[in-house]
Amino acid sequence: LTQDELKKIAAYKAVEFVESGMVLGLGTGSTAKHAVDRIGELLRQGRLTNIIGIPTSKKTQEQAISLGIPLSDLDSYPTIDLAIDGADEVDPHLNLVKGRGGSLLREKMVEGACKKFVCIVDESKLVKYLGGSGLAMPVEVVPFCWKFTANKLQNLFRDSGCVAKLRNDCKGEPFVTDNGNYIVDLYLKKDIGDLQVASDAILRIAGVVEHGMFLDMATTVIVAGELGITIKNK
Ligand code: DER
Repeated sequence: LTQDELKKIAAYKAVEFVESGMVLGLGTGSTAKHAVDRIGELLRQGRLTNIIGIPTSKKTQEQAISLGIPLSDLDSYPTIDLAIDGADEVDPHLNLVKGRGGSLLREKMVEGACKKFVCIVDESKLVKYLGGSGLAMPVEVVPFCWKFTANKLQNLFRDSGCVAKLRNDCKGEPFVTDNGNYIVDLYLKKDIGDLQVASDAILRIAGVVEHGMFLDMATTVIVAGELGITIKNK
């Protein structure tokens, strides 16, 4: 099975949790894309009705519109029944790293408003500890003096060999999020220890808007692997 086939399997499994009449948080990324496609298909077939989607990015909003999924926002629906979204990393406690697609702020707002947050991943996302993949740990920062903020972030985790880099787009310009901010990616060589302490320390830096660690937020993680599907509950 290819990685994308595994992503689709996890996504379709998560959509089995969707009931007619639900207000749904619609995730962002290549795994969540399959879930949004599936929801659109079930609506078209009449097997799902009265769904309201709350998108976590402009990209997902466009996808949902193309599928005819009725949309609204957090101002109208401050409490959401269920969100389905992917992740970049999942640790054994179901803590997540998200945001390599750049949508972490709206994802964290939407998923923080949900009664249930079902995270969907292929098995390659499982890590022993957050940051353990050696890939980016995203932090959304204001563009104003981003270097100042990036240096504070790098120093915060210097004991973990942290390197902070501004994320650029394909044209070599700074990547700009849906909210008009920049992303500083943190690359860590070692475990950053207590995640809540790390989260609080990051958020105390004035130029930081939000970070990509989703601690104690996923209620269920659906993992699709070569040997089948595993459902992990909080
Ligand atoms: O950027 C994001 O938060 C995405 O949800 C990401 O975490 C997962 O993206 P993928 O499904 O394309 O791997």
